[in-house]
Amino acid sequence: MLHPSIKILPLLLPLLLALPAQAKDFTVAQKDKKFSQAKLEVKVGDVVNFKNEDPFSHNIFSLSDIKTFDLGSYPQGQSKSVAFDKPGTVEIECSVHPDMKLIVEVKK
Ligand SMILES: [Cu+2]
Repeated sequence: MLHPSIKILPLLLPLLLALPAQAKDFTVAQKDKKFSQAKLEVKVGDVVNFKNEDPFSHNIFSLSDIKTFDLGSYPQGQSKSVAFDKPGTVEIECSVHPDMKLIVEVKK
């Protein structure tokens, strides 16, 4: 006789398939006092890793309404991540290097 939980599986399958696609991970490096790209498009729920590849510290932050954060200062080789949970445009900067700019477009 089949285990009782196996009988439930066909009922659960349509529910599992209806779940939204899993969140993706992106990496944006900081190198030569620049973000590795000027613009990035992600979807709600996606995570962006900010990786410092410069031999000095950066302090990545955003004052944007839909995602306000401050990752603090961290050195070469370290990475910190931010999850984008609302749709909209997020402007990201570095408090150490005012010329550093990154736009993240968060799509629904
Ligand atoms: Cu910087």
